[in-house]
Parts: sequence; C-alpha cells; structure tokens
Amino acid sequence: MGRSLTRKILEEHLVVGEYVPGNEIGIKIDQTLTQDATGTMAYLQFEAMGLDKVKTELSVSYVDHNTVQVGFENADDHKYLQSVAAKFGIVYSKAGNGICHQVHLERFGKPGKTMTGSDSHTPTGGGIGMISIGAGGLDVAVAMGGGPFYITCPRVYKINLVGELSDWVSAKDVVLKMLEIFSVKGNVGVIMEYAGPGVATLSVPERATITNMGAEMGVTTSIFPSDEETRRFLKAQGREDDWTAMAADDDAEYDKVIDLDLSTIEPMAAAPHSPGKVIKVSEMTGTKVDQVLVGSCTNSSYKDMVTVAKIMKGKRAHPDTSFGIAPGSRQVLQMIAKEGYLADLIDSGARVLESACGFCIGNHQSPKTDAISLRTNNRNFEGRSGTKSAQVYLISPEVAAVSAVAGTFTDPRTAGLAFPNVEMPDNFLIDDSMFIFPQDAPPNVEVYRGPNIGNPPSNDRMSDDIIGDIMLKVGDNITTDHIMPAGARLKYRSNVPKYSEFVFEPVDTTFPTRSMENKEKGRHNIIMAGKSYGQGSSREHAALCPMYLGVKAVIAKSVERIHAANLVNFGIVSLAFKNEADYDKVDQGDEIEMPGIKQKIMASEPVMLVNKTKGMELELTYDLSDRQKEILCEGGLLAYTVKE
Ligand code: MIC
Ligand code: SF4
Repeated sequence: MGRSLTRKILEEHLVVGEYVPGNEIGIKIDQTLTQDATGTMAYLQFEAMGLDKVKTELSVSYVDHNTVQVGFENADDHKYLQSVAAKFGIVYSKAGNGICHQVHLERFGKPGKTMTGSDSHTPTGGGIGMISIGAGGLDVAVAMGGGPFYITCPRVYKINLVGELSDWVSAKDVVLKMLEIFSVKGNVGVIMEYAGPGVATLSVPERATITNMGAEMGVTTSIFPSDEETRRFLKAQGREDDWTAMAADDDAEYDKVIDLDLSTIEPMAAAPHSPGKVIKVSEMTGTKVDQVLVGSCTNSSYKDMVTVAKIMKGKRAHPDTSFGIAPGSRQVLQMIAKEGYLADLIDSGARVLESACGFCIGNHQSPKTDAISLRTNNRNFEGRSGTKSAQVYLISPEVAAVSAVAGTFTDPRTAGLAFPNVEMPDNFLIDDSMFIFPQDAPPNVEVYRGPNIGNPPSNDRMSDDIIGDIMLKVGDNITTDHIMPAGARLKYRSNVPKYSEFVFEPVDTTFPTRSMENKEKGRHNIIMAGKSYGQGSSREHAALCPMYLGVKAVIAKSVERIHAANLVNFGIVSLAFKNEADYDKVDQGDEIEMPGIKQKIMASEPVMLVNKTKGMELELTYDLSDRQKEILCEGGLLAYTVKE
C-alpha cells in the first residue's frame, strides 16, 4: 500500500515514536513562526532555556497582531521581539509587513518541510505543501531549541476534489462547505489531505484559504500537494528553487475518503456565533448590513484584493455600510497600489486598514450595537469583534464586495455584474526590506525589556492530592476568546499578573478575584466544562493565566488539541468523567477532593473525584502520554525542559 503525502512528510521528520495513528509521535521541525501576541511569551520561555541560537532551518518573528499601539505596551513588545530576534538568529518581520501566515506563504513556505507556529492558523502553510501546525508558544520555543514537536500520529482523510468552481464561488466557500460537512468538533487528531483533479484548478493562495480554516474544524492541519501550480507561485515569488513536487502515492491508504465536487458549491456564509453554523448566502439575501470588512489571514491575498477592487470599480459602498479593507501583506498592498486597484478601492469609499490582524482580533473596527457585520475572516465567536451584540457572518471576498455596494446581504450570482476574472500574476513585487535578517555572528545584542514585560510565572511541582473547589462550571464550545479575551485586552499579553485580571471576562468577571482568594487560602481551583473546551486560538495564556490564578485541574467532556497541550505545558491536569452524565452531578461551588491524584496518574490508575458537598464519588479518566505525565509532575514543560 502506498503512503499519503502526510505520512511521507511525517515519516521523513519522525524522531520519537512509531507511525501508528493515535500514538504520540515527536517530529523534527524545520521552520517556526511566531506573532507578537504569543511571541513575547515564547521568546521569554526560549531565553529561559539558556540556548545561544535557534536550531531550526528558519525561524521568523512576525509583528501583526498588536499594531494599534494605544499606550506604550505594544511598541515595547515590538522592540523586545526585534532585539531577541537579532540575538538568537531569528528573522524579524516589522509591523506593517503583513499578517504572519500570508507573508510566510509568500516569502518562506517550502513544500515538504515541517513548521510549527504559535498561532492556530499556522496550517495556512499547508497550501504550499508543508506540514504546518499551530501550537502554544512554549511548544514553539522547544522546537526553536531543536526539541521534537509532539503530536498524536494523525488519522488522514483524503478530500478528493473534482470539478471546478463556478463563477462567483471561491475558496472560502469550499472551506465553509467543509465546515458544513465536518463541523467544528470531533476532528481532533485528523489531518485533511486534499487531492484529486480539482486541486489543479486552485491557486496556492486559494489552497491556503482552505487549509487556514481547517483550524476551525479542530484538525491537526490540512495539506495540499505541491504541483505545477505551486511551482508557478514560487517562481512568481522569485523562489522557484524552493519548489519540489510532493504528492501522495496513487494507491495511498486513508482513514476516510470523501469526494467534493467543486462545481456544486454555492456562495456560503457562517452565521453567528460559530464558523460551524454554515448557511447559504441565498438564504440571507436582502438583510441589511452595517459593516463589511475584507482581510485577515484567510482572505487577503493579491487575488482576493484585486477581485474586490474589480467589483467595486466605478461603484460606491452603500451610505449605511461601513466598508474596510486590510490587505494581508505589504507585498499585496504595494502591488494593488502600483497597479491602480487601491485607487479604485479608495474611490469606492473603502477605509484602508493596516496590513495586520486588526479587525479580525477585535483590536479595532468593533461594529455598532446589534450590527450585522460581514467579514472575510475565519472566526465569528460572540463578542470577538469587540461588540457583544453584533451578528458577525463569515463570507467570501466576492460576497463582501457586492454586499458592500448593495448595503444588503447579496448573492453575487444574482447581482447582475460581470464576473471579475483575476489571473495570478507572473511576477509578484518582491521587496524584503521590512524583514530584518539576523547576522551570522551578531555583536553583543542587548535584549530590550519594557516595564510591561515580565518573566513568565512558574508553577509548583504537582501536589499529591487536589483539594479545592469548582470555581466555574461552563457548557459546550467554550473558546479561548471566552477564557482569555484578546481585543482591547491584547496589550497585556506580556504581563501575566495584569492579563490574569481578565480571565473568563466574557463569562464571569468575578472569576479572577474569587480564584486568587481561594488560592491564597491554600485551596486548589478547578474548572468544569462541556464539549470542545478551548477551541479557537493557540494562545497559551488561556492556560498560563488560569495557572497563575491557582487552577490545578480542568474537568471537561472534551478539550481541543492545542488547548489540551497548553494545559499540560502549564501543569494543569485535564480530566474527563468516565460517565459523561456525571457532568450534571457536580455544580459550581462544590468542594472537591482528588486524593492521591499524582500517584494515580503516574500509575495509570483511575482518579476518583470526591464531591464533599454532594457526598458522592465519581470516576474520572485522562488521556496522557508518559511524557505528558512527567511534564505534569514537574509542574509544566519549562521546568521539565530545563531539567532535561
Ligand atoms: C486568533 O485568531 O484568535 C489569534 C489571535 O490569531 C490567535 C493567537 C493569539 O491569541 O494570539 C490564534 O489563532 O492562535
Ligand atoms: Fe490574525 Fe485573525 Fe489570522 Fe488570527 S485569525 S492570525 S487574528 S488575521
């Protein structure tokens, strides 16, 4: 039996374990990326490891999330990141150079390589044929230090693409269709491998739109083969030498195969408040829209922006609709400026936003109360836009543009417009002057630390028993945006004590004070949750800040992959009820004991939860590798790594 493309790349990089789906394996990482909102912690942790230089082929530090710079904090962080990059041999991408995933695809992505990045949309790199996986900052720091990166050896699904997209239907609609099929949960431990004749009809940035939003399905990553189209893209980026052909064997084995006929897909949208609530745009036509925003790492490529410009040319955004565009990279911005498309967009009334994450992370452009906002990004969790009552729909650039003109939700197929056929350029504009490349033998670089930057707090070694209280009980689908909000709070990412004041802010503002008080009494804090806890972002602060507040355990029906790894990395035990219905037998405020938990976990024995308040005992389970058990015992990955 032949091998899938996923298996080929993973086997070539395998350093720990055996390629058996479900097993924990360690792989060698060729490239890493970080962004500023997770990067400061990742580099503080890297510094704590005491190495002189990164050991990867390439590590890039992007500044794209916190570029609003209200107050000194963000700018201080940028300076810290720049100095640390120079010291440890990391490429630094200055603020204004663009969104990490878009820029990395343009300038550094290489077929057949492995990458991990401290951002959940790192799978964007799958569009160019890489195994590119999102992780917490600490895992990325370990990979920068040359340590293996651990994942569950995946089950691989083949998505066999056939046919061709109709006019006005684009890559965003393909991935929304995928979300309709696979939903946002139940896909942990899976890699989606795209194949089939339909692949050749999609350009690399279109493929990247599809792999980018694989993150919303909760998969480990998604990947496309590297073919002639990939070569064409790399050649146009002046990097043809980086190209290699990569594909699965014809007789490759897969855990599941589904056919997706591109010609049957229609313009789609994800309705509030989940990327998994997929509907057809035609169901919404006529609904008034208050805001339309085009950008983010999902849909901000040259092709996306030119498509929007061609639709908007000679027209105007509706007077009642605020219309903004954020090109994904400086390359895209420079090209659309030089080719006149930017002028068409400005003429149409577009607000030109910085090439950065911006609106996608709720850093600005929060819509009005109860607004209907149409956005080309990938997440529409409640409140993520900065306005709790806003109804955010995720749509394609084509739907965005026609709806901005009409002022209502519009199916582009019925808008009576000529289809803007945008060709991929033969040559992209190449100007790498906003990267700062490290010198081979850097002079003594002094690392800059502003007053907002503090060393990450450490955890104690795991205690023998957990004796404490259920401090919070939440339901299904709690995202990391619920646990550790970004937006206006993003500027405290480098200051854990301050940022911890906002843990669970959208759910229960009393959580931090209650938890701190309980911790000071010497009791342990426990969180209880339903299904798919910790979905969304890779932000390790969603584990690090609860750790700081004394959280020792999370009992959930299920935890999403990156968050589960982050919990272990910060010494928080993640448990589940043996009998899921026991979730209803424990309430917030209940006094809990887990006697001998440390010894039981080390001996792979079941853990008992003694509910002192209700006078009952319930059995808990856990799914931890031997390595993860050791990490928990040490109180987290940093202590474990430094000890090794
Ligand atoms: C996001 O889209 O939620 C973010 C902001 O890019 C996060 C990273 C972060 O919280 O810094 C992600 O996707 O991992
Ligand atoms: Fe930035 Fe949004 Fe992409 Fe996250 S999803 S990396 S915030 S553009």
